[in-house]
Amino acid sequence: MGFPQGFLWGGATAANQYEGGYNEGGRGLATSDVITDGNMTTPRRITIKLKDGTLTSINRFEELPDGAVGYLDPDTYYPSHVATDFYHHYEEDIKLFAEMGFNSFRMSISWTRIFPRGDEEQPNEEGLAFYDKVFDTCLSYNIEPIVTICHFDVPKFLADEMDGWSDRRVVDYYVNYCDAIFKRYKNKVKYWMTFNEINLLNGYTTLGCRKTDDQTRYQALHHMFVASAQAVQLGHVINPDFEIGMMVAYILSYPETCNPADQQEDIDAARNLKHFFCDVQCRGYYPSYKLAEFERKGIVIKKEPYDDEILFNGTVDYIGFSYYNSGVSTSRKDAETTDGNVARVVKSKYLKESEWGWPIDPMGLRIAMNQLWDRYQLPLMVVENGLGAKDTVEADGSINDDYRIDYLADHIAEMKKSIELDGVELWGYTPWGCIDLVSAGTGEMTKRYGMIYVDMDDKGNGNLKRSKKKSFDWYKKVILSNGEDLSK
Ligand code: P53
Repeated sequence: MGFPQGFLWGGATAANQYEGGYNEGGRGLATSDVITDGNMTTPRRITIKLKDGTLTSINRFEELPDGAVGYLDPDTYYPSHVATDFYHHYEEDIKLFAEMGFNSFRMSISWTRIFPRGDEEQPNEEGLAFYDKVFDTCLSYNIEPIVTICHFDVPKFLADEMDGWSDRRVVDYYVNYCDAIFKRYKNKVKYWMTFNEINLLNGYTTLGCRKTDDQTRYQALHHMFVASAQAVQLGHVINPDFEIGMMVAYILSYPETCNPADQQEDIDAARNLKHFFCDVQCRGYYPSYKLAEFERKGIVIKKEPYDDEILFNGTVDYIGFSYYNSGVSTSRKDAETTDGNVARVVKSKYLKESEWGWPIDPMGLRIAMNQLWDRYQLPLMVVENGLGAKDTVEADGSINDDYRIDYLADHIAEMKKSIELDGVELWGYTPWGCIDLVSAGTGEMTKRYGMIYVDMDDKGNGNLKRSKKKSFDWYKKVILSNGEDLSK
């Protein structure tokens, strides 16, 4: 049996990490444009201007002081500005994707290329024209674009002036943005996702909010849920063939032991980390456990009269999810946790880790697919998966990324099992960073995911030349055999 005919094979990228051209074509600034580089031990920072005019910077996950705004410092290096320059290399890059046999390509539209401030009524024609060229190039190779409407970037103007998604008006601006791109690309793009990894958003960078407390975050998320549901309904009117999905970071977790307390801890972690978001977007209403939590914590979500109806009528057509690793939940209060804020997660004794400390768990992908399928019975797409690793360019120019091939092969084998043995409906697989791009977590180039290498270092030095890694030819063979031949 194996992968169905017409299965979508491709790769995934995001504008803030790949596109560059940050001040070209009339594009406005996004919050992601004032985030510095970092590395495994040094967190990325936001450069800001305080209310009294003082220029400074803060850790990316910290709150911005009242009245502070994102500030572009001419002497600071910002990885998003050039990234790996899809803006000027799209023809070359898409040609390489086609050579690998891609029949799909996941990318995001940069919101501020279309609406430079975010609150305009009319879109920026130059921005729209850029994506016309991108989509036309894709379609000329029979590559189906899969478009994330918003991937970790909020228009800086909306963040600074309105506190981003905490302001209800941003719902209308987002829907207006969707209206513009849905209409413009209705015959070019069929697959959409409303927000990337909606379960990981918080603070200035990804929500545009200065504050990071639960009340602010959940109110902003409510606005996003409503905006997403409105977009789904609007999209289906503009083109009934559109498939509009949600996108969640599927952070799988296992209970540490068969102690019932660990089991309950794991259920709580799963709800907190991911299921809540899927429940709202797939079922169309807030789950009882979250309402109970709001009540317990005194969180009050301000809703407009029709919000519940909008959520109910705007459920998604499919679930796009990223899958990189898994974690372990524990009820032990003395445990040393690796993700203390969101859940009590400890290290697994069964799994190896990547150079960046991410556990590698291919079987977990099948488990994740089953959890999602059992819970929602909606088609799935693995829209991110991959190994961030250091690559070495040999003297002859070759890059032998066998570790990446192993990682991808093991995960594809598990997807196949879930199709064959579990009957899960899987539409596609777009591994992350099919071409090298900036890491979201660390802002580095050193953490590479691609099958195509890009000559660029952590400080933006390099000639941006593209070259094929060993995984390029391997993935090409996988696609050609529709996932049957995973051999090296
Ligand atoms: P990087 C954390 C955990 C899981 C997924 O991540 C994550 C993150 C953010 O770091 O993000 C997704 O680049 C995201 C991509 C990102 C990719 O995973 O930190 O959708 O933008 O690049 C990989 O190694």
